[in-house]
Amino acid sequence: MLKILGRNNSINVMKVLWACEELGLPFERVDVGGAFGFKHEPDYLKLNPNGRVPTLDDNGFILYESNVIVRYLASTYGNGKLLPRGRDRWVGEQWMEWQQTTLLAPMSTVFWQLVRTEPAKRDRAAIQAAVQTLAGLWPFVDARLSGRPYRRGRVLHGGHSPGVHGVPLVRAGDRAARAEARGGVVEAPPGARRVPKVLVPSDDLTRPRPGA
Ligand SMILES: N[C@@H](CCC(=O)N[C@@H](CS)C(=O)NCC(=O)O)C(=O)O
Repeated sequence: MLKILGRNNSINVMKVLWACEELGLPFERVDVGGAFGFKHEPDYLKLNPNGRVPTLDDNGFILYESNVIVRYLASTYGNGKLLPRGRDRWVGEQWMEWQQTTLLAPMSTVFWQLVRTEPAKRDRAAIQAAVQTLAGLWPFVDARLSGRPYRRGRVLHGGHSPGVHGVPLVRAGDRAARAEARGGVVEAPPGARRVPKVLVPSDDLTRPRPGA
């Protein structure tokens, strides 16, 4: 069985869990990273020397980098699901890369500041700068999704990472986060809603929760 190593309140882990759900793949998951640390999985750093999550163990085949894991799962087990043919595929790849290389940094700032940092310790200037950057970026996603049936699932290949990235904020229950990251919240398509157990409950993202 597939084994996914990584705490379930990491967006990069969620992305992989979500892909498994979409593909109907059974998996087991082990809490590693974040507040769980790596000590209780002493071999983890041998598998992934970056000390980052997630890592996939597919019967001894070890892979890290969440986007690559998603691609691997889709291309190995998807029978065409999540991996469109021809140019559509490359447009999907483009959005995945864009999320990692362009969107991730300002989104992480907003997420960490508004969701994981208590109000008194927040860096308002950093939040403002990130929100300003994001205000210029999220309209690209809006334009791409506008008029497309992404709620029926197509967003997962056409730009699933922005969708996943929106999930922690949508579910954060933090009005400020939602308001300030407005435009950063892409409504989660049905695939994400089907995995409530692997996503962190909306009321508290500050503490890791053991078990999936
Ligand atoms: N490019 C990597 C980034 C992985 C990453 O930075 N993961 C974060 C969680 S989202 C992490 O491992 N943080 C340290 C920790 O959880 O201990 C990927 O996409 O898998």
